[in-house]
Amino acid sequence: MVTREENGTVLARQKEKLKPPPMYQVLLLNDDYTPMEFVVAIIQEYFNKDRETATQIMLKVHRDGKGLCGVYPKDIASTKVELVLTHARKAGHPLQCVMEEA
Ligand code: TYC
Repeated sequence: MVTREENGTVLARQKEKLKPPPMYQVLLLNDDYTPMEFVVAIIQEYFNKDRETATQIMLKVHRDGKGLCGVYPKDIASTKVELVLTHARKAGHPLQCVMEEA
């Protein structure tokens, strides 16, 4: 039981403990087979980027091996990874998409 007097202290203690939910980076990984144009279209469709930004991200992945597409709460990041992988597999491409805690 929390008395009226303790109530302020309890609320303060709870508030101190509250951390914002962890965020997750969603990254694309390079491979030698997925067409550049397909990767650009994926970034536009699933990460809401314009064509120019999507092209820059794709080229960064192509050069550096990986590239950041967006940062999201866990459920959203995980859904995006699944949607990208499903789309890529249906199209017959080996594109890899992963999430990492930010
Ligand atoms: N390296 C691929 C090619 O030369 C292009 C590519 C870019 C593939 C980004 C995957 O996540 C990727 N066709």
